[in-house]
Amino acid sequence: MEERFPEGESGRQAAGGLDRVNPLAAGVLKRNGIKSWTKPAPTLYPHQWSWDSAFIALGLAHIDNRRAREEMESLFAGQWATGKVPHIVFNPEAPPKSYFPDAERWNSSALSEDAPSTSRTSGLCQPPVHAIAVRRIWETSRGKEEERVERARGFLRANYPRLFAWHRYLATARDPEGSGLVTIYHPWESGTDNSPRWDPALESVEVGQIPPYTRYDLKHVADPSHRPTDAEYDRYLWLLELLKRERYDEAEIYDSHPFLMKDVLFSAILVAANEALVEIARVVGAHDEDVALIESWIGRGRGGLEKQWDEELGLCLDYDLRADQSARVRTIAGFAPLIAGALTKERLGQLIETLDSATFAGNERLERPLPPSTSPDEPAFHPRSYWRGPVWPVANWLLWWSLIRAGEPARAAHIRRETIGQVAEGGFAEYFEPFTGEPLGSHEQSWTAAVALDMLAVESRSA
Ligand code: 2M8
Repeated sequence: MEERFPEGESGRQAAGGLDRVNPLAAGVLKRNGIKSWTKPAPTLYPHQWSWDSAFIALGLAHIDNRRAREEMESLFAGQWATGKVPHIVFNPEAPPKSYFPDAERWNSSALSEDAPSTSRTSGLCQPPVHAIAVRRIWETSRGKEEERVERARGFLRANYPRLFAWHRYLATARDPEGSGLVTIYHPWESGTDNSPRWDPALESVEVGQIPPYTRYDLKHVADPSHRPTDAEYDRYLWLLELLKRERYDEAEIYDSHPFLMKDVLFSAILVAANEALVEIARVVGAHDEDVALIESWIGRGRGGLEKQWDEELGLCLDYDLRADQSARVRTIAGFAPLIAGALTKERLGQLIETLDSATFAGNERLERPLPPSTSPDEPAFHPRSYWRGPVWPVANWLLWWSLIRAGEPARAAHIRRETIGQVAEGGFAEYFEPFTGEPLGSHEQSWTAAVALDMLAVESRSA
């Protein structure tokens, strides 16, 4: 019988010794797999999520290249005519009343001509990890038998135009100012949903009449304090109603929407993904003008992040376009420049200093020296509540991978060792209580398994 960790149960379920992590992680991805794609978690998230799928493909690339390719293909089948890759592609076979807001509430295909006609999707997007995953699929195929290399090359050829359209959408519709920073319309787009990064902007949103709704997410976790609060959900649902009123039209949203944030983490991931896209463009022999354009996005992105650097905090800050001010909150997103790469020695040193300080991974109350999603020094910090404090393996992956690219293999290896140690002890939880290491949220989270697979497979010197 396959070993597994029942979702929704609290307490520790050890994954066993380090050598057991790989097969157990593969087992999570297998059980969460549906046809050609993978649910982020068995019951809490029954649809296909955008950046989850990219991380999942990254992990799958090491154990089942075909599934990794299919994961990306099925997500891209939901791409909008604008190039937007939606944050959720709905699973028509998900049990009724299993996730809210559902396809009916988004109603995107009825409201927007840009939405795909063949699949039902949400109207938002999420950080663009996809090109990084596609490059991993290529990397894990290179040097193998000719047939496999050719298949991977064909996959790159078929997906390059989709990735290019996606990044162009982000560089244009989501950055009409040409700032290099991506504007998000909703905390869900950031992927760090209830992070205090969004508190000030959300507080100034006046909530109107929301059609009645029931939260099904609370059925699937051991304790509601792991999830965003009802007050936060009201704001999320109200913003959704406003986006629907504008029929998901970018220009109209830009005109009227009360929540317009320049998200530094999203923007930094786009920079890193653009670097991957340049490599993909070269493999498929794309036009030089394409490559030059992508390179200009990279330069602009790094420039935009540099402007948001806060010398005193040693972190990069999001920017509220409506309030015309930066959000001075210490969260994991502040390490964005590390993810974007090409840092000066000085900036890299400052970021590592902040990372190792008591504000983050050096806090002496931590069970393991891994950065909490929000600094324990923040008044809004909460050790059990989702993105307000818990440690997220997927965020650790971003830092690990970025530190390797920054030429800091020893620092990266440290994060890798602790992350693998945490899942070996606590299982493939969605997130962990930082002071006790208690697994929280879903206990069979696909992207946790996927990043463990990638960390185990990739040498710290060469990610
Ligand atoms: C969480 O977000 C969804 C909404 O998109 C939710 O809370 O219902 C976030 O952690 C997000 O980053 C992630 O992609 C999603 C699925 O794992 O769950």
